[in-house]
Amino acid sequence: MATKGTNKQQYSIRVASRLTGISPHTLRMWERRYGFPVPERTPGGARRYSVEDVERLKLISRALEAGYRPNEVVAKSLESLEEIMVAQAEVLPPTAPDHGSGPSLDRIIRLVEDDDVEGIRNELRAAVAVLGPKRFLNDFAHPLLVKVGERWREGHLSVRQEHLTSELLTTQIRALIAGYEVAQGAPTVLLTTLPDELHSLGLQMVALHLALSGAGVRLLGPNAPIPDIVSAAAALEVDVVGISVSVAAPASASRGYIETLLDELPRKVELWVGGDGSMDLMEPRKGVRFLHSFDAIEQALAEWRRTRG
Ligand code: B12
Repeated sequence: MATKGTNKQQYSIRVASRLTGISPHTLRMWERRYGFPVPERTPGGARRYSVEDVERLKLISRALEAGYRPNEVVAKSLESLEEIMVAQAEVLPPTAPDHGSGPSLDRIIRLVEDDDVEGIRNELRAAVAVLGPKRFLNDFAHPLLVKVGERWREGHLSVRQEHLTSELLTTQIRALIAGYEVAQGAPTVLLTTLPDELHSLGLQMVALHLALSGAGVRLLGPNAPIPDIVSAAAALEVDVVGISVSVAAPASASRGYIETLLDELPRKVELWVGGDGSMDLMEPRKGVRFLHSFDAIEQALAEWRRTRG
């Protein structure tokens, strides 16, 4: 826990890990290998990290997401890390006069229209580096997909351009997910979509959000038959099944599938349902939780930890 002393605030290794997204194991390993962070110790020997340590660790975490290796950044000072992140932001392709610097939806859409794969990749990486993973999801990836959907419907983007964007985004999100470790007392969540539902990007985004919050994630991919979701939940010993429903899915079919899942999933497994298409689903009955914002996911996780973790 953070302890408010008279002169400075300090954090336990668990809290420092949660605030920075870097696992306790990694923090201890860096201390041995790179000489940072070296926290103060309580009389009992427990590590106590300072606010400055945590700020520096947050920047290191962002630099790693941007593709740097630990040996290139862990031992760097706060100032050098800030310089690195500013330089990273400047790697962005030239900015059009009508836009400020930093990640730009208009620019990435133009890159998609130009089939510029490297450009799209760089823009995505730069957006992660500048915004950090959470804001990348909320403020960049989600609006980007909505925009791609609009441009596609209006005939400005072809199906292959939409597919390419989806794949590049999936690769970027997966690379980020791989960097997080499961926190103690957090649930393991199986993520999938219902039969005939091919929209899987919502799943990837929720997976990253859950991983950032320390939850374990098992991605089953889209379009899963109901009996397989049930058997996967048991075989993978998950605590929660998370289903993503897009606006393209027919509500009546989704309702039926959710009813069946509720009947057949093991009692101790919770069912969470999200995605734009789940807004229209009436709560079929007790036992299913509809989550329509990242705050709602946070609340559900906190509740799970409190009651079951
Ligand atoms: C990419 C895409 C595709 C790709 C999907 C590729 C992939 N790997 O995912 C492909 C090409 C497969 C596709 C196919 C189709 N698509 Co499409 N697609 C899109 C597009 C552009 C993006 C979808 C997306 O990922 N959205 C963003 C996600 C991240 O948002 P989200 O699902 O709401 O998720 C967020 C939250 O809700 C939450 N969340 C999501 N799931 C969960 C789950 C849990 C447990 C929790 C807690 C939270 C949570 O977290 C997410 C992050 O914020 C949208 C445009 C749009 N506006 O969304 C069209 C769109 C959804 N598609 C559309 C259509 C029509 C189709 C097709 C019917 C087209 C066709 N004629 O074949 C098919 C249907 C295929 C099928 N059977 O499912 C329409 C739907 C319109 C409607 N009202 O019905 C849209 C809106 C495009 C448009 N503007 O017309 N599509």
